[in-house]
Amino acid sequence: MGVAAARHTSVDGILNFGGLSGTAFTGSTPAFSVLPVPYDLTASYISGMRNGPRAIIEASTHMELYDEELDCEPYEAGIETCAQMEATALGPEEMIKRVRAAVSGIIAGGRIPVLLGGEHSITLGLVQALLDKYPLLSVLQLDAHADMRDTYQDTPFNHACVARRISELCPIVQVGIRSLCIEEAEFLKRGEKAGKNARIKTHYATDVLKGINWKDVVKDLTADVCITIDLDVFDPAIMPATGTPEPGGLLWHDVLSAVKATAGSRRVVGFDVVELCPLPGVVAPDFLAAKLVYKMMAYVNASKNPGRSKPGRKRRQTAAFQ
Ligand SMILES: [Mn+2]
Repeated sequence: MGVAAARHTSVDGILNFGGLSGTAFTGSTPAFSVLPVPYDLTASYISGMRNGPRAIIEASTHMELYDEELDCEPYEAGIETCAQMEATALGPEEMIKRVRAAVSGIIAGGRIPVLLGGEHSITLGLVQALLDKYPLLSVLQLDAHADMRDTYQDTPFNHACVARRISELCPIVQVGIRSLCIEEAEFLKRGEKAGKNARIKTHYATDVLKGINWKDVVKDLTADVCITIDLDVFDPAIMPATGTPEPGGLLWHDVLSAVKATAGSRRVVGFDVVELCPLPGVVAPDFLAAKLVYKMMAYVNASKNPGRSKPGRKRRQTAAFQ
């Protein structure tokens, strides 16, 4: 199917991820359901992440839909885009509750949820909904920040606490960390003493820069995995558009390698890309985020264990992982 035939802008002005129309997919159930969550009410430094999901979707309409690495058109698996969630002023806990309900609906429909943030606190709703369906879930977090505070700004549901809350529910593996407070560092050191039984494994950005073996990262993940990518895991040189940029970050192929290694040996049952804070006149970060989402779909779809509860049709094995 040609790109020209597959793309459109809907009459009400709401864009679909990839600019895809309903005619771009002929199967019974799309593999992926994109849920825009423009929420940023607990942002700590710069707000504007409410504009992230729209910027990602707009940029995605300019992507090539062919993946040269996997030699396929990943959109053929089916990508639908949900209406964006409305933000609530009732606080992050209420927003997380609403995200959980929306994601549960997506999972019940046999789709893999793909959330676009918005701030990182929304990931807790995604993880809660996935855990209801996949009790053996673990989380791979790519982030500059540990997000292990117990509370922040008087709430345990602040974006700075999201990994701590997740760690109370399931194992979590963090990659790219380079910014945390001393209480978080001490909390992580105490956890490390649990050795093999540790529920939290942290790989700092310096570990990646020294040359990390991604198999060592993946080995601590369970069979079913949720991937959460805070875009500030990238170096600000290529991703300046985040609310809290940190120097010394990962580059494009580092992050892709992490996702590829995970999707190649685990069932990825949902993922999110959060914290894009678009900069007026600078489109490269928006495009990076859009392409990252599409590459993640490509790797998950090419996996031998695609994370759908009810495959709607026989899946094309478009490429093998190395
Ligand atoms: Mn972060």
